[in-house]
Amino acid sequence: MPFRSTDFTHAITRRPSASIAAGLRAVDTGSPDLDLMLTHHAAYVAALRQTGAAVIELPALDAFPDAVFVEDTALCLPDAAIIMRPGAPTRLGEAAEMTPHLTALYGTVLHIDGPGTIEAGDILMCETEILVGRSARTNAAGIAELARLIAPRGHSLREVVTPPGVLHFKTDCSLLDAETILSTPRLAASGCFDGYKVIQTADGEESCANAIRFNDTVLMPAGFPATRDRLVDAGYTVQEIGNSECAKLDGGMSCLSLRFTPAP
Ligand code: CIR
Repeated sequence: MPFRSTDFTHAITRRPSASIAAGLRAVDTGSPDLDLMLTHHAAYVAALRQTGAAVIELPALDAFPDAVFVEDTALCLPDAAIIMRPGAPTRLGEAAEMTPHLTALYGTVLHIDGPGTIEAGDILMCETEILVGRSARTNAAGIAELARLIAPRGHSLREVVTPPGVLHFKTDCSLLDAETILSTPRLAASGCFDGYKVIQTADGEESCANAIRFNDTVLMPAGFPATRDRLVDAGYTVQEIGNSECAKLDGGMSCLSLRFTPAP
């Protein structure tokens, strides 16, 4: 099947755990409500399934409060999965927890062994290149190790910069289709998307830049009407998902799943 960066047959999610209250956050805006997060999470999984994809729901992991944010544990390429090495010490063990699930689906599973660190929230997989944002979690050594692993496989990696104070590169952007990115104005201003069409988030709605195009649907956090209208006007099918509780932990739509088409 030819590669299309927004088409996926599979996703992996993990149920939020009661330990979510101990999840990492840059600013404390209150404890997440587990019941409401579970309701939002169920809606998210249902929206993924509605596109026809198989969604593997993993059980909650009490030992890792941030484990619901499965995206950071692995990069799923068309030809291999690469297990990440998270920069947050409390999240290191989450990558090992993900390994057997990807090994069961992929013929090739590679690992970032370190000492560098890299979290897949900093990686935007585009149609013809992979953008990796250097951040407080993803350092030069982690990016260099990823580059070494993927170079022989023919992927092109471009290092970019996650804006200071922003958790992950994809906190501020999403791929909408092969040519189009949803971005905050501050990230777009860096020039890293020159050559792409960019739809900017509306003023005051920067927190919805983390969306996902999953098959024919764009999943975006609920409560950002001006940006939603921009996406609808541009022709995208948009589904809004409640994200108030994950947002308290700096999480959004991309963080909650690994999206991929496994290669034998
Ligand atoms: C963390 O700080 O690691 C989590 N509380 C949020 C992770 C969000 N993941 C993502 O943006 N890919």
